[in-house]
Amino acid sequence: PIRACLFDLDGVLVDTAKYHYLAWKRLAEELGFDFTEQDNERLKGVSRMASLDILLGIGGLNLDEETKLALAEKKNAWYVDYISRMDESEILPGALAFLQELKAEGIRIALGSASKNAMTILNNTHMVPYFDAIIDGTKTVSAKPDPEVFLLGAQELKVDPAECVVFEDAEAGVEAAIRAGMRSIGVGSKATLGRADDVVSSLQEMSASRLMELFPAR
Ligand code: B16
Ligand code: MG
Repeated sequence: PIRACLFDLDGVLVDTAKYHYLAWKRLAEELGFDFTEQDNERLKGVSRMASLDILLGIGGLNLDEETKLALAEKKNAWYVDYISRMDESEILPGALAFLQELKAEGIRIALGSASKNAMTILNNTHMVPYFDAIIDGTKTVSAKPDPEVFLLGAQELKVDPAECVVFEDAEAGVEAAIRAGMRSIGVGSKATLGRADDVVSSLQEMSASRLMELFPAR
């Protein structure tokens, strides 16, 4: 039976991708090149430093480690400023209702995010009380598609990975779930998330009953 649900943050529970985009775009412009919304798709679910490497690749820049750390810090300061103004209105449709339903059904809930800023976002949107475990970029060593973030979540919940379902909007996140030995539901398009057990376009399509139908207890 399914005993726990693990949620990615950015792109599943909140749309912070737009703030990441604004901050990366501002950095690219300062460095003298353009960064499009389509370019930004490549950064979803990817860690901060790996995102910077992709961005610099687009600009054709090759910089030393020290300069890169300073640029990543600069981008993050802008991003932190944007998310400091977030509130509950930025929780994605269907997310709260689904979390509430899971809680009522006694299903354990964890966060599994790559972001080092996850706590700020959860605090500002008042979502902290829904989580039995919170694993974010401050607690992990390896980035998705490494399964670490989800395995730590299952461990903290004391639930077997086979009894966990991961909700993810990024291909690397679905891959991480598979490597963790967990079931997964993609939130987004079938084209990129086809490896998940099922794909929904938003959590509005999810319910505890759909979860039980998808993964019936044997
Ligand atoms: P930060 P998720 C990820 O969050 C974002 O999708 C990705 O775009 C971002 O670069 C990464 O977090 C690191 O975020 O710079 O705040 O530490 O989708 O895993 O919740
Ligand atoms: Mg995501």
